[in-house]
Amino acid sequence: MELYFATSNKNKFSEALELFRKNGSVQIKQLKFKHNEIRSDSLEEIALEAVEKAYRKIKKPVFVEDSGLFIESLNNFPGTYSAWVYKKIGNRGILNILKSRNRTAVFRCCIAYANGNKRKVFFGECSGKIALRERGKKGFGYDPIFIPAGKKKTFAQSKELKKALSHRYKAIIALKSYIFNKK
Ligand code: ITT
Repeated sequence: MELYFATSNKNKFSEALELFRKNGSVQIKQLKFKHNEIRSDSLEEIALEAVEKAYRKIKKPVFVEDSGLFIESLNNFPGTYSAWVYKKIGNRGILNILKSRNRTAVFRCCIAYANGNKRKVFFGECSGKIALRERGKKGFGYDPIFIPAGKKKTFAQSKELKKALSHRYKAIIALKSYIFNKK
């Protein structure tokens, strides 16, 4: 089975690919997909709208993923605006805004899948905190400033940590389980 991941983000794609590669019967392909995302505070709403467009385009099994970093003391900023905020102010900007505020944060991910008339959503999240400074060179985006709960390293310092705990891996595991178990 060919399953398309519609995304413009090569890092998201390679993380998904790595998880699916372990099972030979599903081939993951990237649909390079740039579109005008709707504005919403809901990852699910954004993902469902995007997968509709992607499915209309290729008419093959496809999923999209909307994700973001939600910082509690900033009223969940940058949340669904994470990609835009990262481009504008980056990790330094987030650290400057946070200053001495509480650093509790959560990474969230919503995958929307479409095939024929079927639509399904899958979620994943990872709680943690924002580091005092950027640490590590692996991963992408906010990985250098995110420390998963109970750990000392940021996601950018440990690929293993990210793989085991990230919001994306949890949502992809849920998607995989649906794909492999559906009749
Ligand atoms: P597509 O919409 O084309 O898939 P995108 O990068 O624009 O790509 P989003 O709109 O879902 O994706 O934005 C999510 C942003 O949140 C992303 O660009 C990163 O800045 C950040 N982000 C999401 N997951 C992350 C992760 O695992 N590690 C670090 N930052 C992450």
